[in-house]
Amino acid sequence: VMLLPGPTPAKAFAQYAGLTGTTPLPPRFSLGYHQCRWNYNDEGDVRYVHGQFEALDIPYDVLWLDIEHTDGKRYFTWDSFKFPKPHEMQQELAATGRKMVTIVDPHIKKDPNYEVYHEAHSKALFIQKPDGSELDGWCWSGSSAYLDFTSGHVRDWWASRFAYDVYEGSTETLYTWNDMNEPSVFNGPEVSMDKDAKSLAGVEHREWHNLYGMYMHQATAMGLLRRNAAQDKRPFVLSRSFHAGSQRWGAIWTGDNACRWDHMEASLPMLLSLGLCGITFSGADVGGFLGKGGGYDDPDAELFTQWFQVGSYQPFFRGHAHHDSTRREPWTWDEATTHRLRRIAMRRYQLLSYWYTLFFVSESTGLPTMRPLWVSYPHETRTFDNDKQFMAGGDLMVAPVHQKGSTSQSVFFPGTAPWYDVLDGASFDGGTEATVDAPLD
Ligand code: MIG
Repeated sequence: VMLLPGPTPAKAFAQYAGLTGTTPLPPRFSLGYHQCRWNYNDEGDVRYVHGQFEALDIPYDVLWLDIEHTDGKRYFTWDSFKFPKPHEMQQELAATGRKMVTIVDPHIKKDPNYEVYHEAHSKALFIQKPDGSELDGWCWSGSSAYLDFTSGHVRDWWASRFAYDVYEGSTETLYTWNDMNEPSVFNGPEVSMDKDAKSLAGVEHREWHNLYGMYMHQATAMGLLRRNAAQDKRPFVLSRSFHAGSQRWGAIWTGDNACRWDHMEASLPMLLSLGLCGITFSGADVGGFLGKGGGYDDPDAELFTQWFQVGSYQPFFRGHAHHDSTRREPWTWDEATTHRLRRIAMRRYQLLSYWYTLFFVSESTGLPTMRPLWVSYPHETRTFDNDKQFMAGGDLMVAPVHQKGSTSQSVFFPGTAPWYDVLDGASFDGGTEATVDAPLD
């Protein structure tokens, strides 16, 4: 047990950062808007989605490819029918400054003709059963083996797989998404690995379960760093699984939320809690991952707009959707909604330097970028249980709408100084609670 004596919130963050580290300044593009979906189907689809952002003048920085882009869920490969020219595709995006992210999961298909499996198997880099044989688990790729990321030797090998000539079809503008790294094993206990599975050092899974995702995240970030000889380009890696200290390796998202108002609302306490634990580069799927197919409705224009707004003031801002949900890129509703979403995205980009500065400060102080009100107002007891509002840094308070059909809402203004509405300059006295207009804009 470690005691962090504070006494101020800022000192407690610095003390915790001294133990677990901080997030290195992320590449600036990664603070922009990310457009994801399970899946963008093929190169034509990618070209269409990218072209729509351009034609409609909606700013975004990164287009994401989920598991279907691979050859049969063999990560580091491409489906040669749907994605025959990955280089050209990335170069096309790069020509207008855009990046791409592909997913790379930790389950490795047990296919002797799959080079990644073949090499890791012959080098004995996989987690073992108690009897020392290679563990077998069922995941997206069918019968699969799992690399032992707790081993530094395995992490080095994994990092080497991201070299441009090893990860074929990868370019300087390709970054990485690590999913299913709890690790997820469909036929295992609690959808994870047998507790007595062994690492190469002979340690049981029950001991390192919570570390597995962090070590994979680290190994991937090392790979993106080392692929350039000068090691002077910052990696960007998103991971689902994390542990204390994961903030050193990149971003985290909160996993499979659903398209529901209360899940949007829950993103506040979830992301605030992550930030308090040092993990400040975090976000929740904007729009709610599970829609149709997951047993939920797909987002209507109102919910999506509200979610896009709140997401645009959170550190990691990515729209994502389950494959059975209807399309929900910013132009898929009516024209008024498209205009509204464009304005919201543009506001994010107006504040991009502000976010970049917050991350710079966070790297050196451990202060989270997205903060509960009490970090700025530790003497105001009315802030202590307020997780309906939050601060982006120390100067911007965000008070999202949480209820369907709201046109006004109650906002608490902490402190003694007045507050000013960013949009119209209206002022509100500190220390008061007021009902403010909250139209969809
Ligand atoms: O079991 O890769 O949380 O974001 O789209 C689903 C497919 C596996 C879970 C991730 C989600 C991702 C999906 N993955």
